[in-house]
Amino acid sequence: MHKTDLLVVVRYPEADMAELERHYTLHVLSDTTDHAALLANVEPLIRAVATNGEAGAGAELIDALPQLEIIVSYGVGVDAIDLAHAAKRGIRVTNTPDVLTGDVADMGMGLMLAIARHIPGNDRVVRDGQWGKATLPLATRMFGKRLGILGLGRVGRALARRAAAFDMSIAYHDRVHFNDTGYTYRENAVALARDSDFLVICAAADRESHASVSREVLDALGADGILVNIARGSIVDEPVLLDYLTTRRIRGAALDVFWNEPSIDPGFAELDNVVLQPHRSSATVETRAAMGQLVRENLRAFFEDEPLVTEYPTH
Ligand code: 8YV
Repeated sequence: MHKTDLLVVVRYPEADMAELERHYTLHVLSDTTDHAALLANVEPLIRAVATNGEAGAGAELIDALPQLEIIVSYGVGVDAIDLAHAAKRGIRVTNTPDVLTGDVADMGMGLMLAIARHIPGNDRVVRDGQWGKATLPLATRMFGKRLGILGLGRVGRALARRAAAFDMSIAYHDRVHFNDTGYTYRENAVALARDSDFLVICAAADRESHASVSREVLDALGADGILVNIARGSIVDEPVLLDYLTTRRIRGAALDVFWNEPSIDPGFAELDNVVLQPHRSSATVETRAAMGQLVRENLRAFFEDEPLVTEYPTH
């Protein structure tokens, strides 16, 4: 039986690759360094590209595939997909919202606790045999503190629900002022940061949000404030953040996302007031299985001319 050709930008977990292989002839871009040769070879055959949140699909990839009709992403963030370019060509885009919301919010809570209560640092004290020898600084309380949520989408709301169980007061800033929440609205990120002990970034990344967590926002967060980022590195002015952490103009940061992943600024590893994660917020067995399944369902729907499960509006 003839199998449809599919371009996979970055390898998925083995189980997902095996499932895809049952239905498609896979051409995996990340398996070769000679992308141009692979693309030139498969270009007449490729109507669908399967990618992920980090790799996305840029203008160059889109241009290399004249038959392309759909970009299916394994991830909710579509910032690495050139949406305008896709729209110009009438290329459809799907992502994997909802299925990862709970895990990303859990990571937000975990990072808030980890940084406030020095969990990774204390772990190191025990491992290094320093328990009883080193004088350990006291941590910061989390329950009852003021949480500021930047971006009250699915993840922001899931974080707010969890934080309510920690007796935190909850405020948010978003482009939309929602009337369906009991949370306090702040008109911009500076005003939100000023009223926050923990500022957690849950927003979508786009041109408007780029580096919007700026010097002014960090000044407003202040020397006792903690920044957590479970969204995208691009939302933070990273050189300024590094400077503010180094000079202790904010208390600390817990970051799952960075500029230039995975080759992040080595300055972060020098600091003792950070908790660093390699972009793992959605990386649980359960969620990744659901993301893989959604990718396959969207592909199947596309090739069988059915409505897509999670179409992302490109215009
Ligand atoms: C994933 C993500 O790490 O959903 C997103 O936007 O960034 C993450 O869930 C990624 O898409 C998997 O590669």
